[in-house]
Amino acid sequence: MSGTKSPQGGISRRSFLKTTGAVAGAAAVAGAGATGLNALAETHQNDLPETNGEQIFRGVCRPNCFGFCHLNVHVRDGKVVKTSRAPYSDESYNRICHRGLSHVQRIYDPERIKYPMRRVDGTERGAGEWERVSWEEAFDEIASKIKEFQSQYGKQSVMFQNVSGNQAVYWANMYTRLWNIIQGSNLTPSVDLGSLHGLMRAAGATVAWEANERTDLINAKNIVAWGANITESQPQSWHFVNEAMANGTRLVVIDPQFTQIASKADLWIPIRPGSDTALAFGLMYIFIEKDACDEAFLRDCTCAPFLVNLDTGSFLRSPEGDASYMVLSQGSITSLDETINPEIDAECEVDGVLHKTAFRLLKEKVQGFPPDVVSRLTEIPEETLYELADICLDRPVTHFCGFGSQAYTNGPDTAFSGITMCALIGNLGYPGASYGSLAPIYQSLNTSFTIPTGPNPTVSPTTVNLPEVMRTGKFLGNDYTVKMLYTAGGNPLCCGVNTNELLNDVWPRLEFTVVADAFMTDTARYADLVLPIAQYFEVTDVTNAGEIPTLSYNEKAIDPPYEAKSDVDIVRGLAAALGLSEYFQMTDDEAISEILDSNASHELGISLDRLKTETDVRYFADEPHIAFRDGVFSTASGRLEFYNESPTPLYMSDKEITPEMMAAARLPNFEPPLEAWPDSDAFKKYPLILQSERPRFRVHSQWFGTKALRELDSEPTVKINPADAADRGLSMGDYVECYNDRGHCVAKAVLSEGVRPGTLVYPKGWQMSQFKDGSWSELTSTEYNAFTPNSCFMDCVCEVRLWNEGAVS
Ligand SMILES: Nc1nc2c(c(=O)[nH]1)N[C@H]1C(S)=C(S)[C@@H](COP(=O)(O)OP(=O)(O)OC[C@H]3O[C@@H](n4cnc5c(=O)[nH]c(N)nc54)[C@H](O)[C@@H]3O)O[C@H]1N2
Ligand SMILES: Nc1nc2c(c(=O)[nH]1)N[C@H]1C(S)=C(S)[C@@H](COP(=O)(O)OP(=O)(O)OC[C@H]3O[C@@H](n4cnc5c(=O)[nH]c(N)nc54)[C@H](O)[C@@H]3O)O[C@H]1N2
Ligand code: SF4
Ligand SMILES: [Mo]
Repeated sequence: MSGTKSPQGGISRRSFLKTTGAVAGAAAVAGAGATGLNALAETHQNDLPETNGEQIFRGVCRPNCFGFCHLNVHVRDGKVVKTSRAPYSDESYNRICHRGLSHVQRIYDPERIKYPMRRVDGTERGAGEWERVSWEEAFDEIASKIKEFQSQYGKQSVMFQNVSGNQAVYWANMYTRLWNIIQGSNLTPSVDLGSLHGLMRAAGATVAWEANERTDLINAKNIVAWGANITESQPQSWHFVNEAMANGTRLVVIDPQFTQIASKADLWIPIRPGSDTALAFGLMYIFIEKDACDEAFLRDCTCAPFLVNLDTGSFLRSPEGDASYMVLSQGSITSLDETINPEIDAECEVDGVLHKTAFRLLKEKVQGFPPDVVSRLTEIPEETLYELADICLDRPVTHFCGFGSQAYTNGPDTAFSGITMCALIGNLGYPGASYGSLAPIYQSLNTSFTIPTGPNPTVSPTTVNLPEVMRTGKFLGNDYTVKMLYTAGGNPLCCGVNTNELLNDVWPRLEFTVVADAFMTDTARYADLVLPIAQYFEVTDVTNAGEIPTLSYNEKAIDPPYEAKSDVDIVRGLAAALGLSEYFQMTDDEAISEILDSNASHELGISLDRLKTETDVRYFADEPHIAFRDGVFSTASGRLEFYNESPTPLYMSDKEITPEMMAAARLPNFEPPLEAWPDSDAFKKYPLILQSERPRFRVHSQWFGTKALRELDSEPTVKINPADAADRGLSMGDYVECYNDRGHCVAKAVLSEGVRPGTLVYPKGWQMSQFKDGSWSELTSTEYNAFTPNSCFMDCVCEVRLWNEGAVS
């Protein structure tokens, strides 16, 4: 087996300890020295004399847990002493969690990076030997590398990467502005794209990841949670689910694991990993069998009546050249605009070519999924399929889709088939009736802010495609060399996939890596230059994402400690070193105002002044927001298109799309996942499916060093079904090694009946340095769906054995 050695010649844990020692320096800050909960209690005792004059600033917690809780940031003598819950305009969104409560320890964490640092010349990346440099040296070095690489290898050779560390508009748009001016590449993060693209394919998108607002959950008769561990991953939503349940709403959870939310459900349906699309097809089969389809919705709000040319796969269009869709009405072919009563289940010949309505094509495909077949694919008993179908028909139903089922190579089809299933019975577009993964992002910003010198012609790959680009030096058939990677707001060596591939194939080909972060993350450890950044409450910014459809103002509460700088000041410094200061003369307020300055914002009355006074402003006009209200969709036809004439990749990648793949993708399509399926070659060798769960005590890798949280959750664990453990002679508390061909990871075994036999579950987001050996992201793969280059975190197999410390394999 490979992957048991650290890449790049083995970096020992000890060498990391040396690193953090160097980083920590001589910190004497709030909470330092005390341990965990004691420390948190101390910082929350509020026992500093009131005479110090406490000031309270409005902060927004924004690590992309989708919560975006408003927090009071209590400041005394220029130091944050406490964070507490603050009110939203809509008080039902007032919330805080243990992470929000422990910010003080995060701000004054002794491990916080204090000044810019360069890897000592001649030492290996990751060896932990750093020298302090001044900001001027850092800016000059980055600027000279940018110039050198771009003149030698092309504009794309300097790449920027932001993942989801801080969901706010100002800092992110400032980096994008700089990178567009220099025409560098900007890596697209391959996360959460399966649900996004699956929904977009059918429903279009005005706002990414759209669904009915959470305050509408109360209107649902039934909530069906698909691959969503809401209690852990969405504290904002759980509260609304709970209220709905108290009001009589039934909760169904579809999840392979008996999760925390499954334990609260009225019905838990354990499903075989990677088979949700088959389940959606099975439900559609039963709806058709029961004659329960909503024909009016299909006829008026979907592409069901459109005639499809079976030779070309295209919709039949009006010969008038006005591109209107042709349908059958009372036996004759007519333009959709000229009839109110088109047939939805029909076929005819046009110029000798057979045409069928899109609905008939869907119906024919659904016939391949009778309950016995679906039961075999999903491992859900036939009676349960019928029970679930009845629940889905007991409308309105909110299908609360998480990100679990989309994280397989076949993941995008779960959302494409799921929303199609809802369209079949008209369960969309009204209170309580919804299907989606809600994490909307307000995108109607002023894009011209990011392109002051015109559009950036450089095309960029996605994360999962990057290793191939680096190995071949080509992207989309063209020469493509990347020499520098600048990461801000991401920790790809911890939260990415197949990190050994990254460290063996990507990092060695990068001549220069810069990481702007507050902590020595895995990615920072492997950098050549580390820049200390200011955290949330040390900057002014505006957030635009999350479950709450508002933009929120984040007031700066304190100056960045040590030599930390805000990202926007880093951008200004870099711009100066590059001779581009003329584009960065504006003040914070001027820049934020310009970013917000769009027609949509004007219509909604969104402005910086209003944000400053009201702290948050809604960006949906309706309240609660109903997605696809009245069956209106933002597709080309304005209808839900469960049939796509020419399926288009979300992002271009180097994966080939054959005509057969195109044909199959026109309608929702079930194919087993690449690895996590009994027939796969990988499965024959590694029979356990490795799944992640959202860590209650971190958001991804953030808060990894926060003492109070580490006291509650001190080391990496992996949950194993007792039967699987017994087969392998493993006991509770053993250190076990999970491994596959890509890598390995050592964690403490937790035996649990709640884990589906044949699977292992690990809370994600520990840094490499926190494992006894390996890390979870060594085991996952960069395989992806050709249409949707998403990371397939759940589509991963492995084996587990007792860890033999010291053994070299
Ligand atoms: N505390 C905390 N909260 C977070 C985060 C965090 O790191 N920590 N991360 C945030 C982010 S960025 C995201 S994207 C969200 C995601 O949060 P969720 O939407 O909850 O997604 P996951 O936790 O990835 O997976 C949810 C569930 O899917 C199940 N699952 C796995 N495979 C399948 C399958 O094939 N079918 C079905 N039906 N279920 C399956 C898993 O067992 C898991 O319980 O959480 C956000 N919230
Ligand atoms: N195994 C497995 N892995 C997964 C997933 C999974 O389900 N399973 N889920 C994936 C998903 S859905 C997501 S969204 C990704 C998230 O992946 P990442 O975004 O890479 O995860 P984070 O750990 O949040 O890393 C963000 C980093 O940004 C830094 N940061 C925070 N604020 C700022 C700032 O203002 N400026 C700068 N410069 N840096 C800042 C933080 O300190 C942190 O180190 O993880 C993915 N990884
Ligand atoms: S981590 Fe998420 S849920 Fe917790 S306080 Fe911050 S935004 Fe709210
Ligand atoms: Mo995510």
